[in-house]
Amino acid sequence: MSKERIKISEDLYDIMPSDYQDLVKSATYGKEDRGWKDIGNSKELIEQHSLCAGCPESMAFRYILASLPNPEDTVMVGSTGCTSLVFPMVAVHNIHSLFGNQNAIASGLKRALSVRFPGRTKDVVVLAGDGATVDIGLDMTLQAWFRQEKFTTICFDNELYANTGGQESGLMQKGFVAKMAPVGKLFDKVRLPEIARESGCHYVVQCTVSKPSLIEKVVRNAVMISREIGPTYLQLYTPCILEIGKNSMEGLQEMRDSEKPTERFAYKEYISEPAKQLLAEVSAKDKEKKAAAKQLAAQGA
Ligand SMILES: Cc1ncc(C[n+]2csc(CCOP(=O)(O)OP(=O)(O)O)c2C)c(N)n1
Ligand code: SF4
Ligand SMILES: [Mg+2]
Repeated sequence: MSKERIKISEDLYDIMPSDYQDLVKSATYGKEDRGWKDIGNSKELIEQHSLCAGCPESMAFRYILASLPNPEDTVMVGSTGCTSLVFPMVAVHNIHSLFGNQNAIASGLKRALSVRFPGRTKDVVVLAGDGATVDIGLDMTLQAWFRQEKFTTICFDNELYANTGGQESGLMQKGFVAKMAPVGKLFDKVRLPEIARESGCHYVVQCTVSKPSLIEKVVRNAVMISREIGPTYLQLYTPCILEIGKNSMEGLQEMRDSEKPTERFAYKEYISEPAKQLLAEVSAKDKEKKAAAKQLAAQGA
């Protein structure tokens, strides 16, 4: 997919729905410095969603889609759960996999894309809930990391199975009582970021989605590193406001409270040595480009 392919024929322009005209006019496909600041102007990626009003998963979706470095050449792999409700409304190629199979599907897909499109960059990004990632899909998740598959795994951690009414997940906090888990969780939250690091991920971040600029940075880093070096993992706290008894306006505060340095979603990051080197090179190139653009602008003035 590229912006070129959604150009409207001039003869038909007037009869195309205004939404479609708008989509084409403000598309960010192909724009190098696209990012979260385009949200609001561009509705190419997601305009509506069917999640609960104020669900932080919807914020997370918008930030991620706006931050993909190459959305026209990205395929996202989803899994059953609240996360999957948004995919039908997303203008990025996506595949719905059987619950838990997402990292196995993504492994095959990434390999097939590199054979089908040699010499062209195709990014694969898995996006699944904590139940899909750490419980039913853990085997497939770990095996993809062991094999050093070159794609990014993003987990929307809402600490339970939200879509089926609130069952216990491995990422649920110890002692938490959910609607369908009345006894309370008996063991600690699984330390998946640490497991990801030990399993071969080159870039691992745990954070909330309270800051769009941070999500932009970590998504870009994760995709670039997985493209060039190996697997990357992002664990994003997207609280299920319905299950924790918050209203639509309270999701953001819940995330801010949970990301304080002593809390369970304090920012955590791991970068392997080769990944550090790659990020340094990317940053040096960016600086060079900016300096050249500045010089050009000064000459023109
Ligand atoms: C193979 C299979 N097993 C179980 C289910 C039932 N199921 C659907 S959604 C879901 C829970 C999803 O939880 P999570 O991955 O945490 O996503 P969330 O809804 O919390 O975003 C389950 C168990 C299913 N659809 N398919
Ligand atoms: S049930 Fe929870 S996770 Fe699912 S859409 Fe509603 S608030 Fe979001
Ligand atoms: Mg969940």
